[in-house]
Amino acid sequence: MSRSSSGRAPAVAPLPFSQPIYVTRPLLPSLEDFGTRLAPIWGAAWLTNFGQQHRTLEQRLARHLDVPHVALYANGTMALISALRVLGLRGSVITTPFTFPATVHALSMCGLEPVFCDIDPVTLTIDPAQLQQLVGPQTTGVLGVHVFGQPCDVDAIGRLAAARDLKVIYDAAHAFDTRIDGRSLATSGDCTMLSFHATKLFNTAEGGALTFTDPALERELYLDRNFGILSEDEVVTSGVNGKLSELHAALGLANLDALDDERRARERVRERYLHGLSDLDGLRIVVPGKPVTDSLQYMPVLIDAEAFGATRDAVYDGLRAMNVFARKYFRPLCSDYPHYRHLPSADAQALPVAHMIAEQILCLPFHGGLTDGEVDTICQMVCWLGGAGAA
Ligand code: T4K
Repeated sequence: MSRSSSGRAPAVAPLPFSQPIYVTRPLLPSLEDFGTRLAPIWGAAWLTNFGQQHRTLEQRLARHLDVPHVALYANGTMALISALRVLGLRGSVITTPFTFPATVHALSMCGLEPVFCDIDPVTLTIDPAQLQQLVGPQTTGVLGVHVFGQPCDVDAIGRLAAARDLKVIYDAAHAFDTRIDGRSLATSGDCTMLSFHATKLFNTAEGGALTFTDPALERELYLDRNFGILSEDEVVTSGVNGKLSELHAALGLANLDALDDERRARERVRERYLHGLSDLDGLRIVVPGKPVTDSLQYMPVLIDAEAFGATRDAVYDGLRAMNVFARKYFRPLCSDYPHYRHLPSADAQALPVAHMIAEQILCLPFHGGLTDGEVDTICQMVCWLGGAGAA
């Protein structure tokens, strides 16, 4: 049994849940509320192509996130690709191996070579010291990921970018409405990408956005996600279909109204987990501390097998057997994917921290619909597995 100074480890195995408990559940408005919001779309018979709901959501998000410009997209991956294209990146871009495949695939889709940089063991984001050493003649940019809502060292990256003339893009798929000392993280770098996928705190089912401060980007990003069409008579550049539909935008507007309640519910769940897991040997909870506001998107923990008494995989398997579907976000590392592992920067010896974290990480179920009793039982299961997994 894993030791806990408060002695919370259960004496007997907790009973499995009768229904699956997933890593997350989407925030959804009531069907009635959503129906009301669909009425004007039906009335206008205007379903997509920068309609009224789209415009309203962009304006409301700009206010909510405290950023001058928001461009909505069909999903976060498309937004990232668009940012890379419009900012004119060439050659190689330095990024993290500890991320969802979309981050690195966006680079390869744009013909850019990913250069993997190791991560900081505390924030799990790109390590600024190694980053500096990786900048070479082919490097044109940095693609940082605020993984689990932990901000990259934006000040150090900004200084390096200014000194070496690099573009900086942040993947903030996990960092909706994150602030450092009250300053919106979404104003960092040249562009910041947000994901509004169903699994995110704020969702439009599928969707995403870019936030940026340079007004000149507005026109270019519009063209890039609208086939390069400027008017009926002018197609001025190449581009794709990256638009968010009116139905998705309406869901976003409904969810924006429900966000404060969901945040409060998640804060309760977070507190409950902190109470249940905080002093277990070999288990570290990854949560940003002051002055960073918590993005409340994930409940990641790191399991040191030796100190905890069970491997991360044993805890994952044990939870599954009890109907709890935690996730190993992000294992395998992107640098180990078959199409990237030939790259010189993918050498495991240069990425020791990322490899260690990939073997320890586990994201526990986290959403506002979890009851206190469910969270307490999950914590007891984890404590139990600390002993059972080793047996
Ligand atoms: N960058 C980063 C750092 C990201 O994490 C992501 C996406 C992106 C970029 C790309 O952004 P988008 O292009 O997606 O906007 C999920 C999401 O699909 C993905 O968006 C997200 N990251 C990633 C971390 O998680 P999977 O493969 O784990 O999804 P899935 O289908 O296994 O769902 C996880 C759990 O969520 C399910 O077990 C149950 C629950 N769920 C899921 C869906 C789709 C629901 O309850 N309802 C649902 O509708 O990737």
